[in-house]
Amino acid sequence: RSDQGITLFFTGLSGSGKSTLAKILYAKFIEEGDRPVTLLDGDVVRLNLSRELGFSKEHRDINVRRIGFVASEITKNGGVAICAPIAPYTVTRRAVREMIEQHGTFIEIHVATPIEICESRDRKGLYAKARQGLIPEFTGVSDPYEIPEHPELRINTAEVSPMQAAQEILLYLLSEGYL
Ligand code: GGZ
Repeated sequence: RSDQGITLFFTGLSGSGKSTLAKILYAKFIEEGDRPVTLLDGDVVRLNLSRELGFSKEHRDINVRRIGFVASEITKNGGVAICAPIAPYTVTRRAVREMIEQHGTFIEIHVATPIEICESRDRKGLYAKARQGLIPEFTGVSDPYEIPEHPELRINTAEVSPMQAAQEILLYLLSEGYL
């Protein structure tokens, strides 16, 4: 299994800590240096791959499927793809899983930080704007987030530090034989 390609798919609210965790994992894989690693972070993908898209259900769907397609190509070629979109819809996440599992391993990691915590961090001031109605269709405020029912891992960053969470993910991958 450890010679297969793998996708780590982080999903969760804005401000839940997806990017932070994804970046730590990315650095760890780079350090190992034995497999090509690609980070597909939400905002970077939006800027480069999904620039024309907004946040309607249809557009989020297209965005997440694009990420899934790129990740499946990377996985097919034996690499590591680390994705960190909100990916609020169960059906879309399932479609991505199915696409990737044809070629390798898919690990869904629900970054389950409560919205109160995400909102209290509000690093970019987006929640405040969303509450004022300045950003429509904002996930968790005025748009849905469907909680993953059977993710491989669930992490609440209100309870563990980013380093601890990353360690937990690595231990899981090791114990399952993916590393
Ligand atoms: C949610 C939004 C919205 C709306 C802009 N809803 O914290 P951020 O800023 O950097 O991450 C969020 C990012 C979400 O993009 P994704 O591509 O991950 O979403 S999805 O998977 O649903 O396609 C947030 C910002 O974009 N943002 N407007 N209305 N997040």
